Amino acid sequence: MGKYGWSLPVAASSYAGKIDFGIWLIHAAMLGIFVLWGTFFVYLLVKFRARPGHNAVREDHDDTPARISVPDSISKFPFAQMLYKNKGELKSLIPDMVIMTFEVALIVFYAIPVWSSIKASVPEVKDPIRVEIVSEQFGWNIHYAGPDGKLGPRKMELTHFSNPIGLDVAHADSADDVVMGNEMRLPVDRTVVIDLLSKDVIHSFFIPEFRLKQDAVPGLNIPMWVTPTKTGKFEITCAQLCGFAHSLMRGDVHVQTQEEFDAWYKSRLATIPASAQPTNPAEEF
Ligand SMILES: [Cu+2]
Repeated sequence: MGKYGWSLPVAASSYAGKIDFGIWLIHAAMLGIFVLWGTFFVYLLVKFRARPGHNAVREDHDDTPARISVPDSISKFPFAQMLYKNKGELKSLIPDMVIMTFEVALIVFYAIPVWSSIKASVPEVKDPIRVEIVSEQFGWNIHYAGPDGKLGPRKMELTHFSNPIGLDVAHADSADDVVMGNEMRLPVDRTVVIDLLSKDVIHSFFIPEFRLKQDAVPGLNIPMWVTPTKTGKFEITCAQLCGFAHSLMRGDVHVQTQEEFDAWYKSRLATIPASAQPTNPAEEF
């Protein structure tokens, strides 16, 4: 199983730890509940096992009259009456109530704040890397804004196998733009702000080590962000079955030091004006 064994993949982004803590917490709670219920069931099986001299007695709750008299002041309220009448049965709901309260608290006080901090807004950072990812059947086109921070405009009519995102290379903002196919490079500890798009069907951009997964939906420009915290090579994959060659949507993200990233970017810029040329031959078909 290599890198993706029984446990979670290595955590390589600033928010991966928060996601992992939630996953561990819910699993620990489920394990605790499993042990408690399992023990209780075994206890019941032993205590109430069939044996001579012990007969089962049927108790029909629907016909059982209320054993506790309801005080006059409360009897006016039908709900209170019901509570009194079913006092014995309600007690058995206590464990369920405790677990439900825990789960609701987990959602309200942990899951929603963490999720909204990751998904609802892009953090204000001074000098983010700006990238646009245009997904298609079957590949990721990664469009870097370059040092000017401005993404060159795209025009549908310019779209071609040699220019898969239709980048308008004549525009000034495109001068320092680089487009890569299925290969992404990022400097470590620097936030990348991404616009995720799709040219055709729904794809899902997924980097397990970053705990980053986002559907790409045709017609929508979906913002996402990540701050890689570990250098290394990690896998990009499409987490949405998107067609017959879905498996071709596998790429790599190389997280490098700022110097390595700058050197790589410079080498890519040297290939301009062919900047809209994808580097991956998979684009050819
Ligand atoms: Cu896909």
